[in-house]
Amino acid sequence: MSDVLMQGRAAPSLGRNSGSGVPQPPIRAAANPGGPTDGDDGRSGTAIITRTKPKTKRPSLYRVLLLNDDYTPMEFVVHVVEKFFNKSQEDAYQIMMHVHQNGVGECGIFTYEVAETKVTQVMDFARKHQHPLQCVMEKK
Ligand code: TYC
Repeated sequence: MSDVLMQGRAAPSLGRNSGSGVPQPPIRAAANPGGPTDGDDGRSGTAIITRTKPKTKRPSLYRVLLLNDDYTPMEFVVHVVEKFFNKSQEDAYQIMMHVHQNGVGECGIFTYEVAETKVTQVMDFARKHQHPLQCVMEKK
């Protein structure tokens, strides 16, 4: 697929025609100037510039958060953070303590589907062990 970037006369380019007062011919932006496939309508000097490089878009990112509660054992939360967020025991302990003291804390940042999977895995694991631990995701 090629996106239409511009229609009509070519956009003014910097450094050209600047202050000289000399009229310049229209800018043409075709690989095959004058040929049948350059997008020129053959009447008005207009052209369509098409993109050759695929346009990439960065995906939206989501924080995965743990919420504090009064019942889930600290060791269980540390284990969860190690197991599902690939943290060292030291980092997992710090994250657990942050959640314990602040009510909420970030375990990682992921694209939508990965974040959703982490939340489901943590919630299923907590439920299986009958702990009320809550895990949520939040758009950055
Ligand atoms: N507050 C819990 C306790 O004192 C520990 C805990 C930490 C629970 C983090 C959940 O996400 C949590 N046992």
